[in-house]
Amino acid sequence: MKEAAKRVAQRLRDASSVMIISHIDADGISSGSIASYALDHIGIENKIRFVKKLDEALISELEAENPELVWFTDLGSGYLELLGGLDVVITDHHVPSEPDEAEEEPGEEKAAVTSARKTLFDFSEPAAKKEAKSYADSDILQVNPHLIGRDGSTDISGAGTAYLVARELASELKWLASIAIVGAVGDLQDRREGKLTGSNREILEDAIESGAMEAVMDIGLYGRETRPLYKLIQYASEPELKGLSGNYRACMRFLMGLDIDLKAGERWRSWADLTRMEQRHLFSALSQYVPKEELLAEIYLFPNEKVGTPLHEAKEFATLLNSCGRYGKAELAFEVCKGDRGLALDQAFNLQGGHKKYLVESMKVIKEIGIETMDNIQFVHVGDRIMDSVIGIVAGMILGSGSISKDKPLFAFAEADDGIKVSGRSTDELAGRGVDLSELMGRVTKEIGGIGGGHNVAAGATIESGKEQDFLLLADRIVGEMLDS
Ligand SMILES: [Mn+2]
Repeated sequence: MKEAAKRVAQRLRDASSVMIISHIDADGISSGSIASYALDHIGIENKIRFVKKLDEALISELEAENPELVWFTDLGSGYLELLGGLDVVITDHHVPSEPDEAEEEPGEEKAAVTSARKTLFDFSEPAAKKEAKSYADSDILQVNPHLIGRDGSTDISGAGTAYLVARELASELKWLASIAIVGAVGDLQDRREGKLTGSNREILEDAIESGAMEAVMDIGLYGRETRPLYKLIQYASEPELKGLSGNYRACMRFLMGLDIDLKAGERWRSWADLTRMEQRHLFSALSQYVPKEELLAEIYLFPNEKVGTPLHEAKEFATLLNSCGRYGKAELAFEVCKGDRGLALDQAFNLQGGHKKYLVESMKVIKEIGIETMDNIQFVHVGDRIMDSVIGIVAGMILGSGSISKDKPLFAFAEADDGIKVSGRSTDELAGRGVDLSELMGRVTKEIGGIGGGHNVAAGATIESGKEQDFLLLADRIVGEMLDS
């Protein structure tokens, strides 16, 4: 990837202005910030635009604007066939599309692509001929782990690939590696091993060397900086603490028995607020519920940021970015990544505060509507009462809250701009028994239309409005099959 990064860097240096296009999630925001910071640093004018997804409408808009050079970060590789009319470089970790595949397999969704390519290769017209050449040369420069046979879900994130280029643009920008780590944990790349591996490891070394980041083995539960202790335990899902997770009373009883002050004045204390002694005491008490090895994870800290704030730890940092992105304020998070600790940070915190309230309200909405149960799944349809960008989190919270059964995966429907968003949430236990929601989303959308994908315990899809019933019947049957096999 280093060679590819060098070529992309050279192409960028030759440009006088660059349009950066990135995704609105934590990895996308980190990617875009790294790209923009590096270009600023070497004096290349740049603009950034955050998008929910890359599609033909966006490409046509870009073609109309006709920017000198477009830098796609954390997206782009899957849509090479759409980009023929633009001058682009790509740093991405999603599976790249292969120009020749579509013709062999003209599936429904690929038909449009195939016919577009036929036009491109129609040599009878001189204009088309010119286009065909640039496409056939496949001039698109990409940094992408898949191109060297690595796994884009663990080896490196979009932000990591952007960082490889930033480092080539200016070797003194090693601290940007710490932002790339935020992107990587935002995309859960450390989940499988409890730490970052592969190319992410090299990026981590740069981050540590720059002094912007520390890696420590510590409690792996999410929320060590800002969550009150009882919530740290109550919401623990990786690993789950049997008997405590999802049970507020049990958590309080457990903590009361430990002789640790749970509050400092009016404020609830978090893990980061505890003394080393208190942390050790709580850790060993928790290890009665789950093996120590599972409770420990590698944690990535920003030693120069204030302890007890989301900026001090990479996962909470990523959550802050995600909250901004979800409410259409990716630009705020972008400024925070680039170093703003004033107005943008204040606004981002406010937004996150609002986000938390919104989640609490959304939980109430779901309780009001009620969860319905089928043979193998449970579901809820919230209509337009909860934003589609948040429905997945809410579904996960409901399933983890202990207020509903965890024996069946939960599907939540919400109205979206482009149809109905379905978020599926499941548990590691169900995954162990063969339930894979990512595969399920793929199979169902193949049958009833729409697009879907994700992970085994958390996946999503967008389907046509009115197809909810079809979705449920199929999903119920597929989960049944998965459990039986
Ligand atoms: Mn990503």
